Amino acid sequence: MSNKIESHLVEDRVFKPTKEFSAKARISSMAQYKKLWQESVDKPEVFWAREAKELEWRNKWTKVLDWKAPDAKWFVGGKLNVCENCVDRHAKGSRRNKAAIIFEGEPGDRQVLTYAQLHREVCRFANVLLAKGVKSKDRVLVYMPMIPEAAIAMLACARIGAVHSVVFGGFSSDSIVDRLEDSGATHVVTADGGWRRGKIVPLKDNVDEALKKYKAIKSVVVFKRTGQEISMTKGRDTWWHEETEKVTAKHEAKAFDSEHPLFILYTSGSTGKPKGILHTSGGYLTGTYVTCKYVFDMQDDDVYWCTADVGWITGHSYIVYGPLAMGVTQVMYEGAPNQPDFGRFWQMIEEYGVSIFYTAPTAIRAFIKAGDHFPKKHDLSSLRLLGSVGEPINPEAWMWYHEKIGGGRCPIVDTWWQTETGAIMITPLPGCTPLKPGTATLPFFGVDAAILDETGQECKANEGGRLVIRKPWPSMTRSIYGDKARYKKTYWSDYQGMYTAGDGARRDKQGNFWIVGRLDDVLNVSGHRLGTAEVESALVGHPAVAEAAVVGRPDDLKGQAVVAFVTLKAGIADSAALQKELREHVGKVIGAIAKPDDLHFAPALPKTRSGKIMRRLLKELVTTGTVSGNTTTLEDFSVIANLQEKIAGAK
Ligand code: 6R9
Repeated sequence: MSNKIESHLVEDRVFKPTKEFSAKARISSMAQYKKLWQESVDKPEVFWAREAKELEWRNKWTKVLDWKAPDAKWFVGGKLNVCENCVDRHAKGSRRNKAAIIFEGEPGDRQVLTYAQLHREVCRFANVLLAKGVKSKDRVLVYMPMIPEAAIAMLACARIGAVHSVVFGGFSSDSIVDRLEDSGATHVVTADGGWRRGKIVPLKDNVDEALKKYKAIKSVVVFKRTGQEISMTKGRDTWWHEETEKVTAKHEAKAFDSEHPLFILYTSGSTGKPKGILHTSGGYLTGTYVTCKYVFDMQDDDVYWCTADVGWITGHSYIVYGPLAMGVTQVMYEGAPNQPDFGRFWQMIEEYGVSIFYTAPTAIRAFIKAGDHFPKKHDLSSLRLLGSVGEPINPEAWMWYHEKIGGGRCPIVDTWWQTETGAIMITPLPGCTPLKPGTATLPFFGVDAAILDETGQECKANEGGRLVIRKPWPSMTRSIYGDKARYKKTYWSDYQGMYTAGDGARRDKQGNFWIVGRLDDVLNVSGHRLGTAEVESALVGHPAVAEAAVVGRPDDLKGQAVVAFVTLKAGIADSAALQKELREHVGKVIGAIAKPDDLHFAPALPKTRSGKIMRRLLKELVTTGTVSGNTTTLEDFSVIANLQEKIAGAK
């Protein structure tokens, strides 16, 4: 029997960039893309050296790449300061008084930081860290709300060669303890609290709780954001505003080696201990800079907005390092997309004249569920480019994003990448790539992506297999922090010398990459291996459905039966008739094999805190009736409790 993942979804709609868009874009034809891509994989040294030269290096490298799988060194012997590239370079030049960050807090407070102001704030905070005794390579845990000071803290660490480890503000004190222990951090930067849906997230209380268990912290610097009473431990905790008063806004940045560690970021691995993904300086900065330049095609007059949190890799690469290295103006927002209602983002786009907007499918599906009247109320004509990241975007969600937000005129860059890859890997280039709803299209420059079967053979068109990257790239992770063996085993052991991403994918006849789901989630129905994405996309293609998750449960006859969880759009009632209709709909779109055996209506689906559907929990739920595994990365436990009741009731 074949081990290949089958594919049944056909997508024929093609959207080409408009002439006006292409005319202004850096890459404006497929011929230009192909030529440059070929050079970038045939002669990576030439391609990457040319790009990296646009950054500021104190010492030039002697060799572009030193590669002995899985160990890569990029820009060997080169020295730079990452923070200087993101801040000083613009603050001393013509972008001095250009807005770097336009911030809006959830309660509506606003602040604009120019590049010169950002420079002063970062220098001050670097001096604070030095005064606290932070040294090069020390680990600093950053646990902050989505406010400019989060970026300032990260940049200040980079400036003095310290390694930041940002923990998303929605994580609990137990998660902080795990990350403190694994990274061996000695200092913490946090805030009293942050605003989320009108409530205070008690960040400092969570830190206090964590520090009862982890004793190696020498200092905690606390930014005052929400102003409620908190406890300050004498000799350990100090206020950001008091400490920054004691130091000057002058700091000379030193140069660090290209391979100097920049940060550790923990991935919400579905099982086992979280993995501390380590990124280094020169290659990472080059990767994030170059993707901002070509994928978002950032121009000097753009207003860019990425709605991720700095606690995720998307926030690291596409709020902090890439956009600032480009010197663009960006919008930053603290709170929830539905505060006070689902019009918040559209109101902000109108108000600030956002031209490039980057968000996630989970948010898009929430907007679809809430209704079109929210975006309709606002003038979104400043937008010229849209982006998506985090999960496969269902073709109907893509169409909604294209029409209702992009007004039918904005290209959508569906960007596939991972915490481990550091920067975007598979993506359209907005000025040239023909777009099809649901595919991340083609590999970015320098990315040698392929889909292989179990034996290491490349799969034929439309045959699903494992997504691999066959050559090193500058922004790749260098290791799992402190665990080289796990790094090798997790990413480099399936095929000799190649990186395995853990995703299933197929290429269509034009060579476009379609992510069919995580390999761990593939269903096996009567010997047919089905990715989750296609069945879910078929369900989302029905006009009543906003979101869907599909998992397998053991079945004596078929091996696995298909179980679907479906969230309906606002105002649509569930019924046995609709249940039947949705099953038939999947049968029609994909084939009888994929028809859900069970279909549950769910008010919400279990998600990670970064908004990815957690199929592992649903699978456990339909197999055993309960959930026992690690649920700490789950966003809202009541979602699972609710489904558990439903499933028990259905038996
Ligand atoms: C950037 C980020 C990585 C996993 C990845 C894949 C999924 C991300 C995607 C996508 C389809 C896209 N993923 N982008 N799947 N199309 N455009 O999300 O990093 O949190 O490490 O997650 O997310 O499954 O392997 P990370």
